[in-house]
Amino acid sequence: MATIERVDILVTSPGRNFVTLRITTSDGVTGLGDATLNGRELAVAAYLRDHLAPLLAGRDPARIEDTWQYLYRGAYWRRGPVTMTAIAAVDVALWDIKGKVAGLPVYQLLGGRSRDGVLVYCHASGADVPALLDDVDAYREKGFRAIRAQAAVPGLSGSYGVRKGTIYEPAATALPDEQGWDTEAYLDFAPRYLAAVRERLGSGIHLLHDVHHRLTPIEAARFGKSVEELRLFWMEDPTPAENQDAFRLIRQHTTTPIATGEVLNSIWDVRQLITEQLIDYVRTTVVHAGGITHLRRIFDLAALYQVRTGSHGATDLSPVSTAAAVHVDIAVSNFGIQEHMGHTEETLNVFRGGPRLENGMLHPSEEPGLGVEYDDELAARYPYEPRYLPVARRLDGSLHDW
Ligand code: EZ4
Ligand code: CO
Repeated sequence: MATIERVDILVTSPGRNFVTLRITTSDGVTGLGDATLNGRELAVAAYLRDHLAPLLAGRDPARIEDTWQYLYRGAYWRRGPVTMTAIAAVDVALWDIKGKVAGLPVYQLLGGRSRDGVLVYCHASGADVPALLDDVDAYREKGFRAIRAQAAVPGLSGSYGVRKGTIYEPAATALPDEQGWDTEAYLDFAPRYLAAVRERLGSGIHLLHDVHHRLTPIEAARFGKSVEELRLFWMEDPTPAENQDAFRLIRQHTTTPIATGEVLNSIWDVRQLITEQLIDYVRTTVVHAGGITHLRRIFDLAALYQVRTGSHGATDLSPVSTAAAVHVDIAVSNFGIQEHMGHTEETLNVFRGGPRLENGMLHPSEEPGLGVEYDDELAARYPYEPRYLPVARRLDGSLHDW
């Protein structure tokens, strides 16, 4: 029996920070898992190095489910983003190893293809409506079939989701950037620019929008109602989701589909949302919700309630996560859509391989395992840089959800 011989925790910052776990077996097979938790990266690195690495030494790498249970139940302390991201990194690395040992891409181990490709949505944004419409046109010309639209709310500093360079990067400063927020201004402006985008797109292209946890349930209900005619694919994170009950009120008022879950990390965090059919898409991910093993469990529960998948796929999820997500997405029957923000060239040179993007669809690598290689030498040239996500403040200076 092969055993886990070596565990490396790799931190690199090719344009942004990534934490990667690499497990090496006594047979010399390696597996990669993403462990990046944006703005709290080193907490996961320490959890892996100080608390999980000693437990992994000598274990059978083939026992994925048992290792998951051992790390989850064995912690005694349940759930939470740091724990679940660390467990995810181990889980995904073990699936990578299992694929390589079997000589099969990971999606084959998950039951094989349920579809030909994975529909993705991209991010269009603009400082004003004309700039947003130009960006929408540019993405449509690149072949994307689903587009998320965000514009800067006039008069507010630094709106969520508005790109400055080629790739949106909110964690760009050594200390948290302070951004302004005004709910009334947003509720007045967002439906109008989304209407302009829908008019530009016509039908046949999906339109999405991220509210980013900014509204109360009744405000979210008002927003959802006001955009019903625009046929959004979804409104994302209309209200913070710690309180799952809150979504019932939104549901009573609007038929605009709802997606949530990118910040949630276990099946318990989405259980009521799913079983009471309070959402249409669950956005949990391989990296923040316990790996392929746990995500599959969430997605299978969702399937029973006609909730489809719509995993988070921002730039702060490494290419290892993109690859793992696409292996899951292509296999599960209730796949909905996959977010795809892409990565910089610098990042893609450190993490080589992975899925292929063609006509708005991602296709998994046919290499055994996940199909991603990590370039240690290049990674070492990009040392960790402390960075935080922004915070949002209302006009009176009080703190709001960013
Ligand atoms: O703000 O991943 O839908 N995508 C998002 C992202 C998140 C970042 C936070 O790290 O909401 O842009
Ligand atoms: Co989001």
